[in-house]
Amino acid sequence: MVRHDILQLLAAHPEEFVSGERISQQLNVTRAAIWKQIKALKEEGFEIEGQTKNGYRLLKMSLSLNEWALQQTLSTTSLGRTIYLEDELSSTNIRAKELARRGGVHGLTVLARYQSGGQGRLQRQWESPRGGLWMSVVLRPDLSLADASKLTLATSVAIVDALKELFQLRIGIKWPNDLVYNGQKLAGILGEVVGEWNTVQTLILGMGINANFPRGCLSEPLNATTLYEILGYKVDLNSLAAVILKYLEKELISLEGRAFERLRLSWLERADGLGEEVRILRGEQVFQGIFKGITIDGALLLETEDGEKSFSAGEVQLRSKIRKYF
Ligand code: BT5
Repeated sequence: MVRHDILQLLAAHPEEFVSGERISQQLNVTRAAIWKQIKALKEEGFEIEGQTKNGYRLLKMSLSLNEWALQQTLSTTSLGRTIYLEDELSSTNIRAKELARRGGVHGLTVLARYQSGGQGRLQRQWESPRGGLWMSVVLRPDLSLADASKLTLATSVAIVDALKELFQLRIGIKWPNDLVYNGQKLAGILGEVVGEWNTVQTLILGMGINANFPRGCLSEPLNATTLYEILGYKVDLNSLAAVILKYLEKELISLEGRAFERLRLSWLERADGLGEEVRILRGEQVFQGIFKGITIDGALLLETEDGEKSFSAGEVQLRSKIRKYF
């Protein structure tokens, strides 16, 4: 793609001007075509200075999603090595499922700058304005279906670690897999199995992170926050995606090595509300007790007056007695 070739050339000479003539010769494109591509890059958020006499120089990379920039920052072996980036999609999970059914490789990553029909769990909606990180990864891991749910636990851990590395933020995990900051939801995860797990073991891991937009872009009743709200500045979405994929790959390798207990402990270290008195809602039923931890499969362990009970995600909701956000 010419646009990426131009970027490549400019990025190879940071702070220096590269003449239009040189770009034109090296890439075999007209000066008019270069001008058009530079204009498009500026619109994408790249800061490029153009001088009639000297040519062009790259001053700042774009903070918004860009395939070339993401590839530059990736440090993984398989995750994100094939990227589908669209400006707008109904849902990256839906697109990832389609691509997986058509033979999409392990690690294939779908991203959209905006989702018109973002999905949460259990048919819930996920609001996905521009500026967020909406990303789904196709995985064909060496794991049995029974162990698939552990991948959503692993994804929570990976996102927490990425936000810590990049912004020194301490994000908590609210069981089963909400990522919260000061009690407000910053990110969510949607794991889905594709087709017959027994024949093609394929899973889609969707991640939604409220990043570069103010809280006001989300509807009023949501108890949500965004990185922009927390940090006060916009972050580089390409590095954010790359670092999350780095940690996710690390967790995946460890899971494939059957380090299940290690994952359980990593999850617990990052969990919110442990040891607190909580309520579990299952339809009309309410269970009360102390949130003791999780099982190896991620089921919540509740110490009640009638002994210990376990609850798996999907069928129940967790509420805190002392924190209003739970
Ligand atoms: C989730 O569901 O938290 C999973 C969200 C996964 C979204 C990603 S984005 C990329 C990929 N493509 C998709 O289509 N989906 C994935 P759940 O635990 O069911 O939470 C959904 C609930 O969170 C909603 O019912 C709202 O109450 C709330 N919510 C919706 N949008 C939100 C947002 N942007 N930030 C915080 N809370 C939100």
